[in-house]
Amino acid sequence: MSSKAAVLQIGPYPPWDQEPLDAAFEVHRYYEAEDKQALLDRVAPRIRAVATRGELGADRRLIEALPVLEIVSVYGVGFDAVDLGACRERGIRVTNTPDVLTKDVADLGVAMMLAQARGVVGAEAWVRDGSWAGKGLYPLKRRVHGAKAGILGLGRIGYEVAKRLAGFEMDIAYSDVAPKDYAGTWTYVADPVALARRSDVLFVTLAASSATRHIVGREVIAALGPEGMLVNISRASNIDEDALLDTLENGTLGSAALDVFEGEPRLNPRFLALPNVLLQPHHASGTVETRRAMGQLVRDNLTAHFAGRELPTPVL
Ligand code: 8YV
Repeated sequence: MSSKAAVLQIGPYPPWDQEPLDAAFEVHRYYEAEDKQALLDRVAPRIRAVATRGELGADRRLIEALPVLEIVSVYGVGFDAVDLGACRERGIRVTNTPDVLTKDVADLGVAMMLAQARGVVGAEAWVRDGSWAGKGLYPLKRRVHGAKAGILGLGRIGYEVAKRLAGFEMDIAYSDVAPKDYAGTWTYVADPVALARRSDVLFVTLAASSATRHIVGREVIAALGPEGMLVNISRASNIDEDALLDTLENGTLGSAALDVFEGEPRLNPRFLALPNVLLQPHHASGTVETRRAMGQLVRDNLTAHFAGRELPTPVL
């Protein structure tokens, strides 16, 4: 048997992360196993670490199936899919990959807003399918610069989004549990409904937890209104997806730009029929540079743990 620590890998990583992980640890690929229970029956008694992805996490059932588990290392900043209660009970450490992805996530959020407001995707199709030559000018869209932006959650990502929006001379307000001293001249609006009411574009940049589940519900969406746009680069659970679909369908919400979905990657087919939504495949952190840094942090946390050193980016 290998002297390397045994790691259960829950989802795939790019080759540049996979190779060093395989070299340093005895890696068992859970996501590749056709019979997951058979894999667990064989390796669970010696699995000391779980390496997972933000959206996959590690649930209580998995954690309880691993009797000598010491650490869960998440490739992602969001750790909402890890059962922290189950980890706490057993003193299992949890790590994530904050900071390295913040600016990429903000960049994509702003790109989504611009693309949706100016109809970039439809305009490209207009050129490619001959509509420009055949039908004439593309329908006019709405201005972004100078519009009112609401940031729901002024954490690391929300702050970077707001900084970028300031470059578009947008009027910026935010909600959070308390005003932030780094918010400068941006307006604090405690109530998300009031924030939505004053916003043309509402960005959801909250770390997801049971406390934020469906924080964007029917009331917030109604306050954003038929001219409003909702941009979600956080987690689907922050939004009541049924309410979102209903209001996009009946026009009481203007539009949405979404990088995350309930049950992703198999999203609700109602989304696919909507003309007023921009759909992205949960790739806000998906640049080579950031994903390399995330993979390095996953390994650095595991290596530090097994060497008895302080964890670089602990959650628990
Ligand atoms: C990743 C994410 O797409 O950081 C997060 O929480 O959701 C994203 O960065 C995901 O974790 C990669 O699996």
